[in-house]
Amino acid sequence: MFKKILIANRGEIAMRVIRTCKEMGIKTVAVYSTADADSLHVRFADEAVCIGPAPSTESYLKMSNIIAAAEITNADAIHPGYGFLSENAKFSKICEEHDIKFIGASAEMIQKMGDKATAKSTMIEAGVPCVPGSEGVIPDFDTCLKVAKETGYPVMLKASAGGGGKGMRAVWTEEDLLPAWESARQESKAAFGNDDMYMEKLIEEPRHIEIQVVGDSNGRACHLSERDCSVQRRHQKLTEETPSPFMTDELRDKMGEAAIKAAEYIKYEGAGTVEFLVDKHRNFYFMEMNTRIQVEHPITEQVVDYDLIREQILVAAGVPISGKNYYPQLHSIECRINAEDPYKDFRPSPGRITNLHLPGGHGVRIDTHVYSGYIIPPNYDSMIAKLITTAQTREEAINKMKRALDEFVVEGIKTTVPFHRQLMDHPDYVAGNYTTKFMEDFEMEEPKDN
Ligand code: MV4
Repeated sequence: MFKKILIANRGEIAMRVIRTCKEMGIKTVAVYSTADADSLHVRFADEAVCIGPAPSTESYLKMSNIIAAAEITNADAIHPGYGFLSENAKFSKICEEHDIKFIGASAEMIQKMGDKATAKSTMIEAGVPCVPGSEGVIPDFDTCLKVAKETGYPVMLKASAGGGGKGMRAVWTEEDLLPAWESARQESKAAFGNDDMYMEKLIEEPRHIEIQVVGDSNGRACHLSERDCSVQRRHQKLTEETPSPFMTDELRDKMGEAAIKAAEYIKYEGAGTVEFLVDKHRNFYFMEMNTRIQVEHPITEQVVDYDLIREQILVAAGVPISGKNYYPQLHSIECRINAEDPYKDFRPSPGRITNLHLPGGHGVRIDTHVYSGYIIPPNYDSMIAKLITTAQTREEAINKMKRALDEFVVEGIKTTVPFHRQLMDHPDYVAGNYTTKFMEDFEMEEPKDN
């Protein structure tokens, strides 16, 4: 087993990884930028190394500094968390070259799943259901026209290097195809330096349902059921839950089997997520595979009683998985609390938290790195906490969430707490009747004067 793990991240996920390391008797090294000198992860780790100034390109993304920090502290593994270097093939490779275990996917795996057209071809080979469309990358506009005709409008043009909706265009008629083709390619070129495009039939009003998987070094994989992440705004998830209110036992078995097939076909090692689009008829289609621990992993941990970070560490150390699948025994909901003003188009609201009261009680989990007096730097992600409630039923989990949100006090900055509180009362949300389109029609009610 590893003796010392360096956590190449900040915020709540750095705290999350440190906690499990402590429970496993593994020493921890925090890295931090000068903007994070007063962060909790710095204090909670056994050692801490400053790796550069505030901009992440000069600190949390600076591979040479992180490797140097691992070498001077004698860390034998690096946990990258999510974001930053967690899905960076080059970093995974550099770790390997320095004999430091990267607790994540191999460079080859990251590359294969990072290119969406390659990922999709691989999944078709594996026998995982995919959306009908082009066979791989479309070479030119003539082919694009032809494929669109064969696929049938509406279609979705997607950037192969894409993610987060960049370089993606829904096209409803042939006359709209050329401008969409050109603008999507331009956007993709600017964002990723690559303009490879592929095409799919447009799935209208889909749900985003993902399956958590864990694979081991023997090529075996298991699944830990689903998370419904359909409530998103501009490709940012706001809240997630498990089980999905749209799920059936039959669909879970089919999607779970498909996710295992995907993971075993590529001999996936570690914790991963297979994302699917699910249409109104409960047809499901592979969308992407994430080769990292995800923000929303705690809701799965809550309903299957399983520490995903611990499992990542065990698998990275070569311990085989049990091989059985895990099914939700409870219902869990996560609300991402961001330092944003939901009344002002969710604009960032960094600054000092002058007063903080975190909710607690039965069935309430909070993963956070903030405290009263903490200054949220403007340089990073705006998420300040994950509020997770768990109960026997969905209705109870929602009621618990309302109660916990009502207890949550954050002063000095604006947060998304009021958004979540309104969401928990929204009739369509309460009915479990939501798709990825939900937020397009959502409007905040003005706060009551008090
Ligand atoms: C789609 C789709 C409809 N049809 N593909 C958005 C992010 C990117 N990774 C894939 N995305 C979509 N792909 C087909 N063929 C709709 C979306 C989509 C979406 C997916 C998941 C969660 C939120 C979304 C919001 C808008 C569009």
